[in-house]
Amino acid sequence: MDSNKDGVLSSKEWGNGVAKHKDVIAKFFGGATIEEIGRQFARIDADSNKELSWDEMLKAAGIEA
Ligand SMILES: [Ca+2]
Ligand SMILES: [Ca+2]
Repeated sequence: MDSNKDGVLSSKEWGNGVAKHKDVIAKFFGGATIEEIGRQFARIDADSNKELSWDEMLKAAGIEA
């Protein structure tokens, strides 16, 4: 999902990932439709810097880093 390999997911990378891995992402983060899953971005982005770090994703998935 991290296309530019900078260690964080931009909203664009997230969107591409959701389109490709909808089922896996829905399992970890919830949401039934692409739109709903896409909206998880704002919830996962705890510090609201418009990028998802690995830490933020683990916490949102209920796995403490
Ligand atoms: Ca990236
Ligand atoms: Ca963030």
